[in-house]
Amino acid sequence: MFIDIVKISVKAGDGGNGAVSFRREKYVSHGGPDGGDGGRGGNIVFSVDQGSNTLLAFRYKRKFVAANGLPGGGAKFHGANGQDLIIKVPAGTLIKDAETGKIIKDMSDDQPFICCHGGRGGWGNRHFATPTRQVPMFAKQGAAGEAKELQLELKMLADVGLIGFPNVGKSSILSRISSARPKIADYHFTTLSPNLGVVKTGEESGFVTADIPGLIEGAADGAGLGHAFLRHIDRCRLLLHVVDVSGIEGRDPIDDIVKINTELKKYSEELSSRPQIIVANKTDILSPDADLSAFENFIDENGWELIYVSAATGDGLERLVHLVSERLKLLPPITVYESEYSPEDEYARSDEGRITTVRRENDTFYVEGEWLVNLMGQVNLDDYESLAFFQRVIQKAGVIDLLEKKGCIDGCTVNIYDFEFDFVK
Ligand SMILES: Nc1nc2c(ncn2[C@@H]2O[C@H](COP(=O)(O)OP(=O)(O)OP(=O)(O)O)[C@@H](O)[C@H]2O)c(=O)[nH]1
Ligand SMILES: [Mg+2]
Repeated sequence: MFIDIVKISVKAGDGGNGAVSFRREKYVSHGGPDGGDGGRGGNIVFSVDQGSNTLLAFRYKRKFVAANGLPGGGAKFHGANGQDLIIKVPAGTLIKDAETGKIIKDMSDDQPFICCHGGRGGWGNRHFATPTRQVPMFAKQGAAGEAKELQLELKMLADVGLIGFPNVGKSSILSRISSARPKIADYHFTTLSPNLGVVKTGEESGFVTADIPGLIEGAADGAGLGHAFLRHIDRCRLLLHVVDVSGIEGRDPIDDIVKINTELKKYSEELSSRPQIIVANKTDILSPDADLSAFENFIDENGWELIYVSAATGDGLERLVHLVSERLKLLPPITVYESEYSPEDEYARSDEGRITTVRRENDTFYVEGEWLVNLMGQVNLDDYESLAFFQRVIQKAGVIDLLEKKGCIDGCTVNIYDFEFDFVK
């Protein structure tokens, strides 16, 4: 079974709690506070598994939870950080927010991606000793790890896509020009899931070709295997539109091309305008007196390139590979989808029930709100990028405006859950 869309839920680990503890040593009475900090929760990290091209592994496992950080201990003992949980996905997997459908990340390169950050560990009581508070009986709780509902969607990474009716010889062509060995047989819908093959054109050069199940008229409405497999040629730079010109199945290649292009259009206008080369296959069994002039005129009128091949004898395939690699040189690279998801927006979205309050005590403004507790648990204010993220979020969420409205001016102190800074407009 081929699986290319799954829903999963992921949660990063919670931070461990800080400890309340006091130094105990022989001959030392009233030792100071020495409660250690809790460890950070593990992150949820996605990484590409080059060997796989299905999401089947997610069929039976849908919940992924990274390890929590351990609590701090006495004698300044720092709790261990939770281990990151690494989730392997095939190259070309889109990670989407299940609720909004927004793309969070396109896993098209080798870089691992941190999808959910673990919660920060809480501080132990040793941080809270002050000259006037020498016996702090409290420590901080660890912050909750981020959680998300995700949809994983595989869109294979291929330069070239083979399209056409069933049985026209798409898989035969792929098996001839690449090292892929897809199933080939003389019946319709032999290919039930996409196949990828690398076509070598030199020592270091080549292109990736995808063979997908055949399309038929009405595929957009679910006929045959439907058109969902077109997703795997969405990124392709060039389409090879294969037709059987032998007439062995009594079909008309002009009619076939029109029908397939209509189905493509129904799936995506954009995909239907992708460059196509028409590959006229099965020339080995073409009758010597066949008249292909109408067919050739039709191709001409549409401005497509035409190439005659035989996957059975190999005739024309070398020319085809050469032509494709020449055309690819002129075409834009494989589509990589931009992220449509901004964590700032997620934090800053104005949900109902999201309340931010500002309380003034002399020249200090205390900002409070449930969502800010989560935010403060996730950001690391010693880290420049994290701090910049924090600033963007509070700006977008309207906290700065709210502070101004409450009379906060340059030089006043702002306190957000113990993080203090000077207000600067
Ligand atoms: N004589 C001849 N037969 C061919 C040629 N190419 C493919 N065939 C035969 O046509 C039949 C279908 O070939 P496939 O490669 O499985 O066709 P397909 O387009 O992948 O078909 P589906 O996977 O069902 O969509 C097989 O029996 C092949 O041996 C060719 O150039 N000449
Ligand atoms: Mg096939």
